[in-house]
Amino acid sequence: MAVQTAARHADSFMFERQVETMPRAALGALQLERLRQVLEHAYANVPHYRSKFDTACVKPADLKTLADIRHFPFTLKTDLRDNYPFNMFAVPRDQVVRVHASSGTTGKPTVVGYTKGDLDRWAGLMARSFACGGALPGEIVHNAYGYGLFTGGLGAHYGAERLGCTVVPMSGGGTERQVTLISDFGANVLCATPSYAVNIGEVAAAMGVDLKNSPLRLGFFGAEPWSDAMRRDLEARLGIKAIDIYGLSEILGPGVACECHQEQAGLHGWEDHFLFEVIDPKTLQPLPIGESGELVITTLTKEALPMIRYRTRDITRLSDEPCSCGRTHVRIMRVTGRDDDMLIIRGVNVYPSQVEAALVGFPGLAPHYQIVLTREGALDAMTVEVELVPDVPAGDQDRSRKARDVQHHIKSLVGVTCGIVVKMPGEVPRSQGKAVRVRDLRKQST
Ligand code: DLL
Repeated sequence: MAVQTAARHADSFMFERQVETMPRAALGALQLERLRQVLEHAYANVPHYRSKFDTACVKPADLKTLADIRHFPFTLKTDLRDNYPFNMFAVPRDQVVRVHASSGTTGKPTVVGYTKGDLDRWAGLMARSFACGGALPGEIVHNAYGYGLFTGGLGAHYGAERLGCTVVPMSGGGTERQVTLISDFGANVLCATPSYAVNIGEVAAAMGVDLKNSPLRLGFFGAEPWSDAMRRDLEARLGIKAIDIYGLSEILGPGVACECHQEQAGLHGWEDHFLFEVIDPKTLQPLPIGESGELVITTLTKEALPMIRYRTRDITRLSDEPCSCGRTHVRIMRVTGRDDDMLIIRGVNVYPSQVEAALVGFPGLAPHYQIVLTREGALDAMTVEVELVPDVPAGDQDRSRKARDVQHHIKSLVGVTCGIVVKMPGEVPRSQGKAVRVRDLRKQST
């Protein structure tokens, strides 16, 4: 009953209306005040920042306007690795009440830390993000983001609790059990990576569970790039509205930016806590609003781990077009991928998410794929492994025809010629968290 009453007010519900709809000038003044404080805090308490600022001959007091941020040095992932594990912390270790870390598959893990105040603000920002995407107090949130060192599980968990939801703390894996509990508990909101959400939907169908006609109505999907084609697939498959949510552990975790349910077009970046810039990754110069480049973020309120001009490697653009939801915070347009995910195939730049956009929704194909990279002489070659949906003709001729059709389609949409391998239903590996989209065999090829 409470949920139904709240649903009538869904369009007007905001978690922190005053700050979410703040006039731009007031928001800028707040950012400037907080930016000064965070620069002072970083310079005074983190030897790494002190020496970087000194080398660049800048002092926190040199910041007179927000645009002066361009004179301050960037922070890179390698800076966190070089200061492993705790040397980037700006508060004594005993004030750090929690750490998270990256998996560290490509070197030392990146360790991030939070004070009590940081955790409080994070839960608030996640609650704001959930409300922005249309979740309501009193709803049941099924959380299939991984719990542990990854920020997804605990980040979503405390945010949903803060909003006043009932949280089901599932973590990833055990997909049949996930389906059973979504259905038995009558979950309203699903949190998962988009690739894992597809997996859940597929397993539900195989179990004969119709989630489309269940109370499930909303999904918060992020932690990996995904396309609008995937959004359409998930919305149809699960009978939900699919909301894009963005974040990264170095800055906070999930809850840095989130789409509003009214427009689902660009993610409101929470500017009272973060300063967003987009730079040209080659010249490192800031780009005007609207131009595409690398997202750079400065935290404005983090105590344990202030990040000054953190280069995310994520490629996007900002939009300051007014939004019908009434929020004034800038929109971060869908992140197409990281600059280090970009493939160069015979001179053409390709992001895996562009291949995804071409494949998902293609007749007869399931939304599962992997890109295999090999070396042919001096050139990189790309083969895309795609999968047939069940119950379509799958003889040799059918598969070669499908391969030719998909190849043409990718060529016309993405501009590259690639090999296609058509696999049988279930043959492309399924995701339980962040999907592995690229298998790089170039070092093994001759
Ligand atoms: O993935 C935090 C998160 C958890 C975000 C749950 C959303 C939901 P990391 O493991 O540090 O943190 O990975 C961060 O993932 O730099 C992007 O490259 C990518 N990413 C995150 N959200 C999106 C998104 C979490 N909505 C890295 N679209 C980021 C595209 C995303 N890429």
